[in-house]
Amino acid sequence: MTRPAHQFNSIIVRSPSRSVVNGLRAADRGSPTYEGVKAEHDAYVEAMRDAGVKVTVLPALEAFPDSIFVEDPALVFTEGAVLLRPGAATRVKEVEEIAPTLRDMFETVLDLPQGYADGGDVLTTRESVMIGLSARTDTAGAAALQACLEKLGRKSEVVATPEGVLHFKTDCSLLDDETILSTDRLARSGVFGEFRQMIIPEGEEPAANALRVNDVVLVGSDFPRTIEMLDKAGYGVVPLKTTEIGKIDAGLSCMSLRWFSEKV
Ligand code: CIR
Repeated sequence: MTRPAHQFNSIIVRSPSRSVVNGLRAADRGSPTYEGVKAEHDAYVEAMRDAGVKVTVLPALEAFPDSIFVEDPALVFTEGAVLLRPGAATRVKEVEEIAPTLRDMFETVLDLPQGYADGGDVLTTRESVMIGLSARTDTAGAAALQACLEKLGRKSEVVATPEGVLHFKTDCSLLDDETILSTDRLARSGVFGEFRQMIIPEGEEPAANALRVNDVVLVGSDFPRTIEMLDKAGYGVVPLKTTEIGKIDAGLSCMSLRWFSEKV
């Protein structure tokens, strides 16, 4: 495959519901406000359009507080989509909600037959798809996902997520085909092998969930040292507010499904 893994022309997002204030979180740092999440989401959609992608906006789902985080119930690639089985009980049925859209947009849509896997645990690089085991993604789900990925012609590997970290991608993101942005705790586990690694400055760990889209890197605006590091390294940084979604353990990758469609 010659296309860079960060080249996208299509994304799907879902508007936040008012129930987003009840989103899942590991530790209570206060609830986000609906208005605050909505403003962060609106700015994200605008930044995505500026980055050159076509945005499909799905309607809010009041019954599912975390459904704004469309990255978790599915995976999408140029070659097809995979409907996952989220590891949090309150999120399982988000899959049925997104399935019709994916069936409309993709010729090939596979179902994860067993186990549990969240899209937040999946990092797609040019060479392979990394699947992090976590409290949301178990070994059965990871193995089933590897079989689905093989059907789509994608190589994959199963790796570990640091203890206590929600998702694999909570702690890392792809900056380009050779470079990963990672927390020190994840990088130290050695999972990134030959990649050039840029380590998040101590105290800014949530900044690791950044998002490279075409020529820009979206980064949480609460993390000035990470922004400076990426800027000095020559990346085109677009800071975006993530303060409210951060209260429910989310970052920038969580709010979209991204792929390069040959039909656009
Ligand atoms: C959850 O716990 O499922 C949500 N509150 C946050 C999901 C974040 N998603 C992601 O990292 N892909």
